[in-house]
Amino acid sequence: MRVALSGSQLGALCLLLATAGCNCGETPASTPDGSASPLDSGTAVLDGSQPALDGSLPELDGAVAGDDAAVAGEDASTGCVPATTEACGKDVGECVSGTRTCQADGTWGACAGEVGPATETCNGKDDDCDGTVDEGCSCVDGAQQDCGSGVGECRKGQQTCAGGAWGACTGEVGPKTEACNGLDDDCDGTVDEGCSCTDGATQPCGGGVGECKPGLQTCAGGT
Ligand SMILES: [Ca+2]
Ligand SMILES: [Ca+2]
Ligand SMILES: [Ca+2]
Repeated sequence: MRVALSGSQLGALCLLLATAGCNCGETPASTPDGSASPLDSGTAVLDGSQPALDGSLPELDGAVAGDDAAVAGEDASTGCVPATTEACGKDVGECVSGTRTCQADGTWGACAGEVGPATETCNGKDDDCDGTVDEGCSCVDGAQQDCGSGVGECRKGQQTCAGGAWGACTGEVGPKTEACNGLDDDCDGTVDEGCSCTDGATQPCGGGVGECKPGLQTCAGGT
């Protein structure tokens, strides 16, 4: 549908087109041979385009508004809307998240109420909030455990964890050289290995034949 434009309307149209970057001031309404003028060929403009043109200004406004929104969005990545708040920090391990408030200059203030990460210590807690408890520790400080052997003559002791490592074994009775004494001195589970008798033990020896009289022999050094 062709739309007849009055002079003022055409002027307004040109103003709009100029706004859109067009130069329609030299464009004739129609060519001498009656062919479609550039304006006619721009049917998107004149034919059925009136609503589009009418709407073009709001659309432009909308585009500008969109740009504003985009700018606002960009601001969100580098700044913030004053007086807004959001959570900050993290709730992992011993860490507790806090709240930060956007300042008047569009930058985030400090994270208030946050409990941040600390140096990991061997305490059974995830101090540095990396999701792993006591990484690098062999034990929890203050913990105690038995140590040493309880076999034979050996007796267990106790050791205490300090700095994430087990301390010396205290109160322990360790293994000794095996003696032929009826005891498992070296705590290997075998009594008097290598001995043929128990030191101090006696047994009869010799015969009672003729002038001979039986005697006693005593074990010494396992023989
Ligand atoms: Ca810890
Ligand atoms: Ca032994
Ligand atoms: Ca022994």
